[in-house]
Amino acid sequence: MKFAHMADLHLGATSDPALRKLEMETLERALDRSVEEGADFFIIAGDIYHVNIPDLAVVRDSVRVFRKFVETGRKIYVVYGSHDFSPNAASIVDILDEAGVFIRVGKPSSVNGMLRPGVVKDERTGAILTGISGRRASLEKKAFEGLDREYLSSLEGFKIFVFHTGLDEVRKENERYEGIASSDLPKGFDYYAGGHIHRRIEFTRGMKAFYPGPLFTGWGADMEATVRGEKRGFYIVEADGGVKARFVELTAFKGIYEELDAKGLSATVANEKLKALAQKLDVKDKVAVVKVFGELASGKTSEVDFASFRDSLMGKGAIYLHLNRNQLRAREIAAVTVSGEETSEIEEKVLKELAGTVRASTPQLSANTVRLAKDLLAQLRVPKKEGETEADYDARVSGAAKEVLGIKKLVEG
Ligand SMILES: [Mn+2]
Repeated sequence: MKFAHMADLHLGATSDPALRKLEMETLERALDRSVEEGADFFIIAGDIYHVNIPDLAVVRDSVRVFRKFVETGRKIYVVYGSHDFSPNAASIVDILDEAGVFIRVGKPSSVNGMLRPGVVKDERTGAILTGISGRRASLEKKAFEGLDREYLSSLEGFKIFVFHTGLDEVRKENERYEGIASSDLPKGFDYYAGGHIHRRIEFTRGMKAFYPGPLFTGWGADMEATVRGEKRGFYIVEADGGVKARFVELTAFKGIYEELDAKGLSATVANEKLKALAQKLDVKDKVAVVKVFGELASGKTSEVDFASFRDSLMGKGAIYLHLNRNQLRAREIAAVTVSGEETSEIEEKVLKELAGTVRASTPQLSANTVRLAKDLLAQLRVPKKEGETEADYDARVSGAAKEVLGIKKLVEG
């Protein structure tokens, strides 16, 4: 028996047409390759799509690729990832499960107050599959606590556990996720097909728990790692007495990585440096990742002409430019002059100007700076209600602010 294991596809994460095309081609290559390698079935350990209801063009194109595989008589087994899951809406994964494109394993049921994840037997090979889906903010940790382990250990055959949760033991210093210990995984499975951590991990202490990492790219950080040489692909796992997993490389694009330290430069000099950089770089048919950081000595971050930089790289045949300028700052927050018809328009313009001057510590914050600031402002200007005590008012405003920032659970435990 042979099977393929991938995770963290994040289909539709990019809206760039060239990258979307490349993303779909990579997916197709992966599925074709797994058939060539003799895989009997395919596992996707969550984060199949980047959002729970993705762009329908992405769904259409990917379903065409998935169906081609399924029509060979092979199955695709999945769990939700944290990105596929929605607490209050159906996910596209549910629809594709209903349509027979995917088979979602580990659908939860409760027996005597314990969680029994649904078990599926692969008809082609007799392999037994079950697992636990990922959820937002790693709420699936609770599922591991209430898991009916006795039931799972009573299952017989070649057993695979599919999950979308990080292991605490493999966390690197800069990685932040709510993980579980490997001892939290149910015992006695032949293979643990992991997802969620965006790099390749082979955990072999007393078990085989593997993470293939993203096939294509979910975040800018993935793209940066790829162009800096990290190999992307998936596992072909062979069960022949023992269990052997082999990583199949399928790196989707060539790339280059460059940095520009703008510390102490004026915006004008920074522009000259960018111009020179654009002239120097060989970007033809490559994805370029360029990080510009540091504190400008003078001028605003908005005076750095990234648009021309992008144009010249694209003009030289680059597939795509990913600009990382989260850590580019201006020395002073200069007075910003903007005009507009309405208060909200003026606010938005001011916030946009200032967005480049703040350093955000997480991708969620840096991607949505303006929206978060606007929402926060809207909450903070809510006046005290008639008869409301100071304490109640405080609690209401700080509660609303935590909600906006998405840190309610984090702060209140
Ligand atoms: Mn992911």
